[in-house]
Amino acid sequence: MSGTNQRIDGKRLWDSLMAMAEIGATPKGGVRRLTLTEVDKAGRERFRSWCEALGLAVRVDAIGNMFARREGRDPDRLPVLMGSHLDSQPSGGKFDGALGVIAGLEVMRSLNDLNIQTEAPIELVNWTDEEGSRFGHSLMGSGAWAGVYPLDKVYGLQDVDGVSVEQALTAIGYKGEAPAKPFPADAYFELHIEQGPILEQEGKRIGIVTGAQAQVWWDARILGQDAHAGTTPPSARKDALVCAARIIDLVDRMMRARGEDGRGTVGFLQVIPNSRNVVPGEVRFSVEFRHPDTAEIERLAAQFPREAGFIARDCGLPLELTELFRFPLQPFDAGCVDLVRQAAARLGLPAREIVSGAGHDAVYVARSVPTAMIFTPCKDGLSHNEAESIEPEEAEAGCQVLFEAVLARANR
Ligand code: HGY
Ligand code: MN
Ligand code: MN
Ligand code: MN
Repeated sequence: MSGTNQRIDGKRLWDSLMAMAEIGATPKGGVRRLTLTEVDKAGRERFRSWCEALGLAVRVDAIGNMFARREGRDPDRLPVLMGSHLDSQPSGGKFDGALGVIAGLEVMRSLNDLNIQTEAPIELVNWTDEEGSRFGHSLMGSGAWAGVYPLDKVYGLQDVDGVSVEQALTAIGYKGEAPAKPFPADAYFELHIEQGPILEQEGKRIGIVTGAQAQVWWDARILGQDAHAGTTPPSARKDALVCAARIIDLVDRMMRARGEDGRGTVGFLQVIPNSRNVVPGEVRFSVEFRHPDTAEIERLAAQFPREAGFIARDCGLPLELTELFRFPLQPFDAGCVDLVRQAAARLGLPAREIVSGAGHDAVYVARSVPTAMIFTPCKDGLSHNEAESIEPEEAEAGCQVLFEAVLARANR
């Protein structure tokens, strides 16, 4: 059984986090490790070499998810999974995703150092394209693994340059042999930074994550007409950007109508032809809403297309809305959540229960496997920002809780 005398190596953990952060490092101290790019490949290769140096067997599935396996004493036991993602936002932080993967690596290293052979096997996972920034589907790898996104649909998704997921996956050599579908597993634990301000504001070291809030995402496209900025009078304009601006304002109003729990964002906007003296003939943009109450997401998912349609009709321009995905509030497994709670208590770490505002691979994995998450604070609650920052002691505390929870589950 695990005990608080068994420790992970906080310095080794931090050094590996910094070594991973070198891959795709940006001048402002963040990372750009966009999924399925050569930089993502470099991060994957570094992760693979670290795993293989520990004697872990690494396999890759058809959507590029990486599984590094450590055998247990009892080959009949189902594996305990842990992990997160190494891909980042275009201008992301060093710790979003990477903390969960590198902490899992530290758990494996510590089990080797302590000569612990667990009853159940343990697998460390790097999920493909958690961010969704390049191909528009967040939680893509875990979603394909969990059967939420059909593989052929995911393979056909394209980025703004028309490169498909399948092409990008093949180009970096990570279209793996293993099937991208759920295999039986005993549990999944994901350590992640909170990406919000609550733990820091309350002086808590650990978030006992009980679930993650509901979300709905669309792609939007408005078709107008390119025209000369100098010669085209208002009555003749079909300005797609002005129409989009009114719909973007609608998203913001719908969010604020829901108070401090409201979340409505347009983060991606492409203006075509994007030339200063051409009336924009086409605009593409993203729309997403999130809310802790699934019923509210259902209301938003009905209200937004209706009201955006009214605006488009008023502009006299066609609006194409494509719903990309929607998921309800995802509760995590009470037994696994309790292991996180017990570990934090045993370690004397001030903790509180929390529902995740961000989406995580754990959301889709939880559909097939008993799942829980562990949060650690991040400075000013800032994330999806190059200034994202945590303290080494916070990384160490989160990793120690992961170690205790995984060990307890693997030896139960
Ligand atoms: O969007 C999200 O919630 C995640 O951080 N990618
Ligand atoms: Mn993340
Ligand atoms: Mn993220
Ligand atoms: Mn996530």
